[in-house]
Amino acid sequence: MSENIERTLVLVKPDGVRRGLSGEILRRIEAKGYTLVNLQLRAADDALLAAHYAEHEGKPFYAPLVDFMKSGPVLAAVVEGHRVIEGFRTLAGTTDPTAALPGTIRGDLGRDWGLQVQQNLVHGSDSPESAEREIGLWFPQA
Ligand code: RTP
Ligand code: MG
Repeated sequence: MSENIERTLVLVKPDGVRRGLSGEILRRIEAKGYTLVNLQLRAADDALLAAHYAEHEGKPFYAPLVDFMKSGPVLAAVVEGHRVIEGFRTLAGTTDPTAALPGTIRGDLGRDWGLQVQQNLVHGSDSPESAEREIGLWFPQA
């Protein structure tokens, strides 16, 4: 394996699965040249979400975020490639889908629905430490 290869955790959030965008989102990841190395469609429970979003506990959007993430199945993916952590966040676009640039997942496919929390289709780990921690939470057996 070549040096500096990274893995990141990508989630297609419940809005993306519900809207039938899982395939389109995975297509963009593969078209960019990254590799899918693990995939699982699952319901996230409180314990998993509390661990995953521990950094946001206490923020005003925390409770609605957890409720949103429990509103339907989540597609979890481990994605591999050089600089994939930064690369996937570039593909995803900025957190607010109204501000996200066209050409990005959130910019092309997302919008504001007037709800309490940003429903922005995807999650991507934000650092190597986050990626390792999050992959361990979502794929504990791997
Ligand atoms: P993510 O963790 O999902 O990849 O997104 P991110 O880094 O761009 O955003 P982050 O600041 O980590 O926030 C996590 C998720 O919480 C929801 N959020 N809603 N004010 C709001 O309505 C608000 N702020 C954050 C979003 O779903 C965001 O992705
Ligand atoms: Mg984040």
